[in-house]
Amino acid sequence: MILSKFVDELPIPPILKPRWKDQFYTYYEVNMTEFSQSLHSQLNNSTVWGYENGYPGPTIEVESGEKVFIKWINNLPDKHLFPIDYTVHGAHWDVPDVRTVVHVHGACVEWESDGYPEAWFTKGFKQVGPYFRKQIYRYDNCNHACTLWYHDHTIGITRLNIYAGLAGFYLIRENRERSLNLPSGKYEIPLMIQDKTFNEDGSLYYPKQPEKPIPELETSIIPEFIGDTILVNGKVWPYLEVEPRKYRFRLLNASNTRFYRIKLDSGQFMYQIATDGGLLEYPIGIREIMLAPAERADVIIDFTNLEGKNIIMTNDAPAPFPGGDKPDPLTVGQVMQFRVTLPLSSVDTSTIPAYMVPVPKIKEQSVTRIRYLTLNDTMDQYGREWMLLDNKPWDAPISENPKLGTTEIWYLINVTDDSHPIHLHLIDFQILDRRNFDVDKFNKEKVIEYTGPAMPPEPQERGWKDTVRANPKQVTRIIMEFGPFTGLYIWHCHILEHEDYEMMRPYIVIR
Ligand SMILES: [Cu+2]
Repeated sequence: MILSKFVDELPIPPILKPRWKDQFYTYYEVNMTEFSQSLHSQLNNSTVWGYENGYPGPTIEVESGEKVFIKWINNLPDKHLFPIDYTVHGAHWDVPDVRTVVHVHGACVEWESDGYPEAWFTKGFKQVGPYFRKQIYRYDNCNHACTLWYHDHTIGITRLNIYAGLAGFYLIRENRERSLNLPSGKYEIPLMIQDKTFNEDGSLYYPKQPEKPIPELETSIIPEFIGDTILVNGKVWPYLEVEPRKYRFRLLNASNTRFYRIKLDSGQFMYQIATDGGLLEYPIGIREIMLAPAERADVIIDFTNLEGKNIIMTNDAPAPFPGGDKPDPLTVGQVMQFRVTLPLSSVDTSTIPAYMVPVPKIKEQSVTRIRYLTLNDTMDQYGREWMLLDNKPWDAPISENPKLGTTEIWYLINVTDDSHPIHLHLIDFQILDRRNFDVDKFNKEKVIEYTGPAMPPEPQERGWKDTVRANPKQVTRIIMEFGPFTGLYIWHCHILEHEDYEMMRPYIVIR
């Protein structure tokens, strides 16, 4: 069944209202529930999970530096929407099927409120994971203005919980950004891009087995999930009516595995103004933008003088990336449509500024520690692909223990055939470079022999990042200062099927 494109309007998630707000702090409560929602007008309603009865969840908007407390409440049923593989770490028979914990992706936050995967909790906090510390999370929002997102992070079932709908936007605002006069208000729209597959009855489909099934297991984790349908803000191939003026879109790839290479079929430029961690030094005009799972990019699209035009946002990234099939241009090669049909309601006085904010380069001379970390590919006892970080599974002793306030360079040495979006919690980093190397020689002798020059990050990546594409057969170098908190955090691949199956490691910031 192929659903018609551009028949449903793009939904825009509501802004969450706090339960309490005064000059000292803000308090929210967010309920997780199961409900049915229309994801396309030709489909029966789908049963989904969401925050505050919405998929995506409501957008949380805070000021930089605002003290925010959030009570995340699990009100989900006892039965999971999708089949669980009980062989996966942390998801064995000894724990309840339905567990949740919320991570604000990109947040500068104390570790007890970061949503550690083993800090999960069930309905009414009846059962909690070994690292559960508190019911009410505290966010200091020590980030500059940026597009963050909150999503589930439960050990062993993150892929299923996010696929069920547990994701939403978390925006940090700041006067420094307001003074730039970017398109705002109804001209600033978040776009959460995901892929899914539906059953005939409208329910969401998630495979029980990989393409080559594992006969010993009733349910097995799959190496990647590639959906045949694209959704934006929880709607299949939506359209958005726009005025002939500038808009700011906050693009987020919230897919399990799929990468997107976004273009406009009008061939026009998009002006990227921000990366994962906030504003760039100056806007860059680009015709295409790559987004791996969890990456964000804020872009300004100018519809001025395009009255009456329909513009399609397209995607031509192979899936899996980069070695997989090119997307079918009639289905997953399309994302959404803009219709320039609304009258201009007032003169567009917003601007694309020539300069935005300083993004000072972290100095390599300040580095006190270099870590060489492989991304590797092995096989488990069932013959399944097993992706690891530094050749270690999740529960091996902690080996990355940066000191508070120090700067490190991490060499991400990818010997696999996939591009892995590597995400570090707590901090933003900068990408130094990527460089091809001799994988066979590295596997045999454990020495890095470069086979090409160091390539600087793409212009679209020259800002603060929390997720980086580590490409196959390349060394990707990132640099970061660890702080302002100490404690237990994690780093992992953001392909959800990888992170659930061991491509995730704890790290600790020590004093
Ligand atoms: Cu991966």
